[in-house]
Amino acid sequence: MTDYSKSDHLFLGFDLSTQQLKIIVTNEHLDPLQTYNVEFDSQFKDKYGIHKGVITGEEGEIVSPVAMWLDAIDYLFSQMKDDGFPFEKVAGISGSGQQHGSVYWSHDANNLLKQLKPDSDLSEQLNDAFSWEMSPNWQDHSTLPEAKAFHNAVGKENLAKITGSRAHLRFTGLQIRKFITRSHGKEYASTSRISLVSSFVTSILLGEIAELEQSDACGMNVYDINKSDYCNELLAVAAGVHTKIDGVAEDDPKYQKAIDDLKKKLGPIQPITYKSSGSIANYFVQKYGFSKDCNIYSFTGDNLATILSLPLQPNDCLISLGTSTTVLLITENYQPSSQYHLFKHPTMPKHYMGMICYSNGSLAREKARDEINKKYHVDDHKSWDKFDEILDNSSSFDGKLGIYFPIGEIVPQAPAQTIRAVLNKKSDDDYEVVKCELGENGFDIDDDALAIVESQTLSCRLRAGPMLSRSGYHKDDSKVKGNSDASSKADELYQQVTKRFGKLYTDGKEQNVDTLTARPNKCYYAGGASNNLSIIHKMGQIFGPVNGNYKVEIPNACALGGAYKASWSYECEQKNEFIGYDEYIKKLFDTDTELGGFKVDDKWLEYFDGVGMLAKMEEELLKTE
Ligand code: ADP
Ligand code: XUL
Repeated sequence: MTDYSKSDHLFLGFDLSTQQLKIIVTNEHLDPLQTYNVEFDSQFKDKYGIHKGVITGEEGEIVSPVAMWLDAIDYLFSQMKDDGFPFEKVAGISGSGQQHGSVYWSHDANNLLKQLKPDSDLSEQLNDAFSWEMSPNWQDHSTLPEAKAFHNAVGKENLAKITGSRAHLRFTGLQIRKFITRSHGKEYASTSRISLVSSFVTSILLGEIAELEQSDACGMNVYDINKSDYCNELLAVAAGVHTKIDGVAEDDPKYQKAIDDLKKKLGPIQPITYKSSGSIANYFVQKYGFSKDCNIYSFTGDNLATILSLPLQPNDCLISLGTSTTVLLITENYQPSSQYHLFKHPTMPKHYMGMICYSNGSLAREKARDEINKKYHVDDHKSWDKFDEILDNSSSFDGKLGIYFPIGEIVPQAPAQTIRAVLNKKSDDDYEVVKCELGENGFDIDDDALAIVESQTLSCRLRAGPMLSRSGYHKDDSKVKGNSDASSKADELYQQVTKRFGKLYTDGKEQNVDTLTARPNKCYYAGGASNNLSIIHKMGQIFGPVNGNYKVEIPNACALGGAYKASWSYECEQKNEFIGYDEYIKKLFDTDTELGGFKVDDKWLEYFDGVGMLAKMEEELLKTE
């Protein structure tokens, strides 16, 4: 039985993900005290006909039943009640939902929400609250025509510039366009409001439809990040009335009406705030024993909540090495690209979260490991020992890199392929990248171990650079500075790499002195492969963060981030002032002891040739679509 007696205030962090609902309990000291979770398949499979939390339809459609989420909320709160959980101590709740999913409310929704009675369940009472009983899941890929419409309307790179991302099949604006123009025109007419999954949970807890939260709204492809407002032209695409795409003239009354209608249904977008969205609905007070003063703070997207679980400061990177590799970083620098995502930061005004998602991560490394193990007849095929030994014995960059995409890659967008290359140093000023097969030019199977880790890391470095640039870090970085002035050293490095390789382009954009010489502040490594110290040490050498590398275990990251957002908001409200989130969270961690800080030989400078080489390989060797 958890001892809650030493905690005056408790905070709940929700994580409504694809396969489960999780609630983590923390206190005012940010201690995680207890976790509750319900797996949808284990409790609701028969009632909702789901598999792994979703229903898979035809032509790439993947949806989740909204009522199942309501059942999950009642189910977990009932479990907590049976457990003797002191609901009355909960001072604040926040959390996260899977990004991009949308919920369609009926015209009766607000009334039904306001009238909830404790004697029956949410799903029963809200049966008529939805104009569509499903929510498109982020895995849905049924919106190819809509993606084309968005890109044809404003251009891929320009869409990324406006909204922080190019069109992605899962993004809400595309799903809405499909809903309106292709799949659910009738239901759209009976829709009063549209929520994101995050604002849907906020709405349930508040007992009224909540506004969209600003950072999660960046995952819709209709929100203009620079203007902090909807982009009318993109709303026209979503609403199916775009002049070029749908042939509706701007002076046709239908045009503005459709935009206004959709804007009304989406509702205003709440700017980043610590202020509570309201107190918890009576239903939860009466049914479970929450205090009527329990505050509901806006929920956000799951990736955005993840960064709230760590003491991340501007220019810190969180590298998640799961099946795929995801890099999350915090920056003040809005440098959008069609190859990655930028969202507004959920708690730090004027800051953004960059997100780079690679599909080829662990599985590609496993493939290289398997070949090496085969060569050396290693009995345990899954052992990383030989792979690690090669990494540990490597010292400096040996001019061998590879593009290891056993499956199609997102960044850079490319079909499955493997390319190996070696560096031919013709003179100090002229380097040539030579493509080769395994066994040629001294490129052996063993070399794949080092080359795959180096190449994957250099790809992150090339793409994180623009987001970290203009941050000034290289200017006060002693390692770059040496004895001379830092910016002239940066210029010198830039001159050298461009002399050797020519101008460098990543995803069609020219790299400049700032983008190439920006360094992360700290790097945090999480996920399955972060347990491999040889891999993360090598990555740390290449990334060269100026303030250290840390290995972290954050199994409940998004739920924890939600709970921390709630306690931060509560403290700001109590003090009636905006406390910087990074300051708030930093003082509660001793980064050197609680997080697994590790030291590496910094090889950031040495890997400049690697940066040049990989950029050339991507430009010249890789056939992108
Ligand atoms: P996900 O959250 O995507 O399911 P995990 O975070 O559990 O994935 O990571 C799983 C991956 O971690 C596996 O594909 C595996 O290759 C990798 N992994 C786990 N342990 C190690 C290790 N010691 N060395 C290298 N990779 C590892
Ligand atoms: C992010 C994305 C996924 C979901 C998972 O863009 O689609 O990470 O948020 O829940």
